[in-house]
Order: sequence, then C-alpha cells, then structure tokens
Amino acid sequence: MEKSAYPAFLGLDITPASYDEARIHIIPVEMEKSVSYGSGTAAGPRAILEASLQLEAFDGSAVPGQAGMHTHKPLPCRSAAVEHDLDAIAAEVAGVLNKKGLPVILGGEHTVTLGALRPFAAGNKRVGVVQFDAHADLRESYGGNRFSHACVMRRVHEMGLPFVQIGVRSLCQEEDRFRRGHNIVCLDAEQIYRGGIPAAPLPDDFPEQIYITFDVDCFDAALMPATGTPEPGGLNWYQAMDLLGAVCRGRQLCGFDVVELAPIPALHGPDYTAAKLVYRLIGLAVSAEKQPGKQ
Ligand SMILES: [Mn+2]
Repeated sequence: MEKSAYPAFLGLDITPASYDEARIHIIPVEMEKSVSYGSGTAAGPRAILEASLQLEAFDGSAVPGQAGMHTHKPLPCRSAAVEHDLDAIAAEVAGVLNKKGLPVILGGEHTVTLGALRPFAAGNKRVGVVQFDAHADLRESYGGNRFSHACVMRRVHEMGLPFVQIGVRSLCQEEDRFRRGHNIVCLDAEQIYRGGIPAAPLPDDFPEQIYITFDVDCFDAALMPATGTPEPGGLNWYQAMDLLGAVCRGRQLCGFDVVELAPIPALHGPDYTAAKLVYRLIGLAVSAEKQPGKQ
C-alpha cells in the first residue's frame, strides 16, 4: 500500500515556498539502520510533520515560517551501504546551502547527522557543532558498526569539526576516556540540574557559525518517551529552550537536525514536542541574521 504524501511543515498556515524561493528547507530523512533498544525512527519525520500541522505559526514574538518554507520529498535511506545514504543526504544539504538556505533535517536515526555535516565540513566557513543528547555517542564502533548512532560524534571528531556536548548522562568508560583525552567541552545534564544554565555555554573561541544536532533523548524521558534509548534525568522544556537561546546568542545557526524520534502510536505529545522544538530552532535561525550579542 502506498503511503500518503507527507504534509508540508506547518501545513497551509504558511503558504509553502518553492524550492528556489525558500529560506527554510525541511528535509525528512527516514534512516533507521542502527537500533540499540527500541525501534521506529524511520517514522519520525512523518510524525513531526503531521504534528507540525497543530503548531501556531506565531511563536510568541514572530512568525518564523514567513521566511519561506519548503518541505522536501523524504529521503528513504534504504540502500545496503550506509555510505550511499550519507552521500544522498549530503547532496540534498549541499543543494540547500548553494541557495543560501537553512537545512532542517528531520531524522531518522542520529547517523543522518554525518551526511548533513559533510557540506559544512567541506565549506570554507568555520562551523562548530552543538550536540544535545543523553548519550556521548563517542564510541569507536558499536556492535561492529562504525556508523551506528552510538558513534556519531566520534565520526564528527574525525571530520575535524569542533563540537560541544550538552545534556549527556550516559556514557561508557571508553567514551569518558576519549572526552578527557581530547578535552571535549561538555555540559552534562547533572551539571545543568545542579548549577543552572550558564550565560555562555560555548567557549569564546567556538565558531560563530553553528550547527545544532538535537537528539530528542536529551529531553527527560518523562517529556520524551518516544525514543529508542530513553534516559531519566534529562532536560525539561524550558531548560532546553534557555540553552538553545544561550547557545545561539552572538552566533548564527546555519543548519540543524532533530533526530531519534520513534513515535509511539496514539501518544501524540512527544511528536508535537519534537515539532515545536523544530519550529523554535527555525525561529532562532531566522529571527535575525545573527542573534544579539553576549550581554
Ligand atoms: Mn545520539
């Protein structure tokens, strides 16, 4: 049975823009190759888009969607070789960057980030990656697979992109050693819980251009049960919003992904939470060329 077409992000609340006119490019990526515990990330993009129909176009201060939004056809990512799928994601993102658009990647498993980051790594601007995640994702390999979602940030490290980790609360000893050995900057969930949100979570010399990869398991499992490897002790909604605002202050958000949503049938809350997160990130990217500087 053929599935119905994906709705456009926000539906008809905002007249969809053509590919050429749009500033915001929503790219659904149905990748689900590595599953450690619960499954279902291939259904994530559709759930986010369907939930987005319930969002208000007005986000409380502006209507970010008016910058022009175009929802791409989904990338199915069903090839036998993950490399092939990562190339397809990279090509889609590169096309958007050539048009000076904002790529918004809806996962899918966390591995999609590796395809999305390739054009940024190949570009001539210095880009830093900000990872929101319950897990460090720094394993050399997992289950014999170097492209497992548990290894994403190790691969990002190999790409030579600077990155910081926010919200982590689960990692193995190998990852802990790697973090220490490579001076990885991290703001773990417990630090946030006990110490609050720092005004400037990123190092001063972190690039001005940032890419955010947001694994929804960064949220507390109570708010976000619909993910393969939920963890207690995660961020609540306002902690995440405050951190996103602080991370983007004085910097330009030039692309992002929201990954690892594994929808639970008839439980709409997590899908809507992910959609609202996507729209908040769009707002941060387009509300100003650059977010107002550090106070
Ligand atoms: Mn992850």
